[in-house]
Amino acid sequence: MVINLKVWGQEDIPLKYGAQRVGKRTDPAMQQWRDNRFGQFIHFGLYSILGGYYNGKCYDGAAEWIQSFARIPGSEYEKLAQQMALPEYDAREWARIAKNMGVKYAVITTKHHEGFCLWPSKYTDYTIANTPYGRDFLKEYVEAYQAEGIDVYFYFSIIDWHHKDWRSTVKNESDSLAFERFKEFTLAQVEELMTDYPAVKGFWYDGTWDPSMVKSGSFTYDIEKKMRELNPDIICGSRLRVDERGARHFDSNKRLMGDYEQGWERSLPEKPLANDWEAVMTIPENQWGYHADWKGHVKNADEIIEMIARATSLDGNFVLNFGPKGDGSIRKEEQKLAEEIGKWMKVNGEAIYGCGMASFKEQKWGYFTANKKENTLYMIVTHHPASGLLKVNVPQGTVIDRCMPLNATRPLKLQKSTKNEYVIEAPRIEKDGIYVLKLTLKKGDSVGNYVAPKM
Ligand code: JFZ
Repeated sequence: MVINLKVWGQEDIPLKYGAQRVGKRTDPAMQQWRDNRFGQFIHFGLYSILGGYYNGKCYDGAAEWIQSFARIPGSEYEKLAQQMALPEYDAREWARIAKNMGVKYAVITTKHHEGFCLWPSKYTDYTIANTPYGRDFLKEYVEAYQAEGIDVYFYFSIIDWHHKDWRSTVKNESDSLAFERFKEFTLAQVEELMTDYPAVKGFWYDGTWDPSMVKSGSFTYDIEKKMRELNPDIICGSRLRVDERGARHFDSNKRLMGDYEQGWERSLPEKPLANDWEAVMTIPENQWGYHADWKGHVKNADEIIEMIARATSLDGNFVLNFGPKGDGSIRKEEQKLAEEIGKWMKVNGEAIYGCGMASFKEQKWGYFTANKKENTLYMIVTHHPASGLLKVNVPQGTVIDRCMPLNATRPLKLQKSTKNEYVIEAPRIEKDGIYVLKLTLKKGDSVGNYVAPKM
C-alpha cells in the first residue's frame, strides 16, 4: 500500500545539502503534531487592509499577492503600515474561535512575501512596532492560543519583497553579496523568533522557489540545521528545503527534507504516503489573505469535515485557512463555518484526534479511522446509503463486538452476513449530516497494521 519513492538498486547521489534525517520521526513532539490532526492557518498582514482592492479596482488573484498583481510601488505599499491600527483585534477572541472550532494547532503568518513583520523584529523597521497599533501582535497571539491549549506554529516567507538584499535571481557579484547578507538576515530573524517566542512548536516556511534559492545550495540547509540546534523538538515542513541540485521537498535521492511533506496545497493525496504530510485548505477558492469579495465556490462545513476525515484516514493533518480583516476582526462567514465545524468536532472529534489510518478496506459510505492506542475503529459516514445498510468488510477472523453511534446512546444492530462482512442497520441519525460509528473489536483483534495487546 505504501508508496516507496526510492528506486531499488539505484545508487545514492552524494549530497552535501540533502535530507538531514531519513524516515519518520518517532519522538513525542512529532507524535503530538500527528495527534493534533486538525489545525488553523491565519494569513494576516498589510494586504489584509486592502482586501483585494487597490485604487478602487478589484484584483481577483490571491489577496496576499496584491502588491505584486497590482504592481504597487514599494514606497506606496509601505504606507499601509500607517493604517495598521487594529481596532478590532482581540487575540483571545481569535483563540476562542479556533478552540471552539476544535483545532489543536495553528499556523500564523509572522511575515508573508510582502516582508512586513507581525513581531517587533530588531533586524528591520518594517514591523508592527512602527504602526499605530504598536504592540507586539505576535506575542499576544501566541499567549492567547497557548492559553486555549492550542500549539502555535509560525509561517515564515523566505521571499521578502521589501528587503533591499532579497534577490529573485543572482546575476552578478553585487547580487551575490546582497544575497549573502539576506541569508544572514533570514537566519537572524529565525533565531529571533525561536528565542523570543520559545513556545513555537515549528515553522511553516514558504517562498523558496525563486532561482536564487533553488541555486543557493546551503541556504535552507543551514536554516534547518540552526533550528534543530536551537530546539531539537522543532518541527519543520519540507517546503523550506532545496538541495544543491535544485530538488525541492524531497532531495535528489528522493528523501524527504524536513519532518513532514508540506506540498499538499488545496489538495489531498488519494493514497497513503510513506511520509508524514499536511494539507492546507482555503475556504473560498484561492484566497489566503482577506479578500472582500469571495468569488466562485465557497466550501461548506460538511465539505471541510469530509476532508478532515479523509486526511485522518490517510495519516495526514488538515489545516483550514482564515484571512482576518485589516481591522483585526474575523469575517462572519468564517465565524459561522468555524462554529459549524466545531459543533461536529465536539461530538465526533474522537474519530479524528489521535487517530490515523486503519487497515480496513474503504467502503462507499466514507472513511475508516483508527485510534491505535485505544484499539478503536471509527466509521465516518459521509455518504449514507439509501438502504440504510452499511457494509463493513473486515479482515479474516476479525470480530466486531459493538457498533455505537457517537451522537446516540444505544448501539446499532450488527449482522454478520458472510465470513468477512458485517451489515449495520443505520437509520439516518442526524438529517443530512456526517455521522460517526464507533466499532469495538473483539479482544486481541487489531484496528490497524499492528496486533492489539491482549488485555
Ligand atoms: C504560497 C503563497 O504564495 C500563498 O500566498 C499562500 O501563503 C500559500 C499558503 O503559500 O503559495 C503557494 C505555495 C506553494 C504552492 C502553491 C501556492 N504549491 O506548492 O503548489
